[in-house]
Amino acid sequence: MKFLTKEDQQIADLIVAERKRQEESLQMIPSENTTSRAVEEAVGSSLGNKYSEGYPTKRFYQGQGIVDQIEIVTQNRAKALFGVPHVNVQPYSGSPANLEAYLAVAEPGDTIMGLVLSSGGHLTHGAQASATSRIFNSVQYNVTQGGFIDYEAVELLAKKNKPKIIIAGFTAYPRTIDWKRFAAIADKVGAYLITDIAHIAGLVAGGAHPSPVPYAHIITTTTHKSLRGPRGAMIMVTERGLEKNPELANLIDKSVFPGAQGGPHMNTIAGIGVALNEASTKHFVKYVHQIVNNAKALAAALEKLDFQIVTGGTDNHLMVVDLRNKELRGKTTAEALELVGIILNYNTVPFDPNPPFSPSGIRLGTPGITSRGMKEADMKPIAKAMHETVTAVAATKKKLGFSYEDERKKSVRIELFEKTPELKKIRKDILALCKKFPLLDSY
Ligand code: DSN
Repeated sequence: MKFLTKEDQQIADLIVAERKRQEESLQMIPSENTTSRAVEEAVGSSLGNKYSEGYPTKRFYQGQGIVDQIEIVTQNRAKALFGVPHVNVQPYSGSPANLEAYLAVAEPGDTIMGLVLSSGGHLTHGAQASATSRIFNSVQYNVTQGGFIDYEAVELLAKKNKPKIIIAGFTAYPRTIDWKRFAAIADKVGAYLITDIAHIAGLVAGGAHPSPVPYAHIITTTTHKSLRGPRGAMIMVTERGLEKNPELANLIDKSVFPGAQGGPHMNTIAGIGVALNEASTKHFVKYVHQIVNNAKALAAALEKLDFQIVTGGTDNHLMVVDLRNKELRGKTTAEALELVGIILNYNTVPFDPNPPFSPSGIRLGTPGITSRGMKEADMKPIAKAMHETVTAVAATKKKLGFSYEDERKKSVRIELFEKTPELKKIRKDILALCKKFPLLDSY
């Protein structure tokens, strides 16, 4: 950062402060990770200066010889890693990628079918607040009371509504997804199956979750979650997709550019290329299996401490915890945990009676802490710190006579934390853990 420090101390200091925050806390938001410094360097490179509308060898501006090579290398790495015949590496992020994928095969007004947001779906899977439900006719499936995808209900809903697109792949779903079952349902109604593997892309690449490639027509993913690349996205087309529609690759490319985007971010594409190279190593395969082992160990340790894990455990990198038995809201819990250095997010639980801004649960995952080198045994002190935090804050709440409803007030939450001295001690324990497992620079 020698140039930045010289030229703009203010921003430089903030970047240093953010790195320190990441060093000194546990990143347990399941969609976050820490990239290698190599990925950071590619993203921060002069490639960001280049405008490259179009695709390799078919651009609209001059000066493309080098960036063409970068995009082709990145495409080839993605195709080889996931085993697909076509990929578009230009989507700016996951939300535009999904919209671009839908618009490639559906017209405004057509029906799309995704999982309800509060049960683990994504905004762009047709949630009411998302443009995807304004552009398309969105019908939504749900999970069972136990939190598992209700495949029979998915099939009934599909038969009733004959969607053009069925979306499978989620942001807060802790279980293995039965791609084959989804494909069978999509086939019965003639729908495209779009799988959004943003959360589990790394797990799929490294063999820690079954791949949707034999079943999906189109696969969307971000690149910055378990795949551990820069913030970006990709849309892949499978052989099955090309069998359904031989024009599919072309339709996807046109939908990305010029359909929805302008110039691709070549610096990000280079960073994706670097990450894909890292993800094709044996080291990465070990890493993603460790993510899952850590998540299972953490869920088991939390369950022993009477935390209610939605679906009773996890098969992947994340878990959702229903905190209603702890008499503490998700938001209060997430904020208290931030004070001790455990960073996760408050989250709805399936059929949550509470609203999304103050829901009943939290969501947490292990990609970030596994990148620091943590193993199963290291999950116990994290579960213990979470237990101690929740117990101490709940006790203060009881002592002060605040209700579950009172917790929705920020002033109440602040008072709760100020009057819970135990948080300072727990903070020290987490800091010691962070020091033992520093953020790694390379892999
Ligand atoms: N915001 C992402 C997540 O946290 O899962 C999804 O887009």
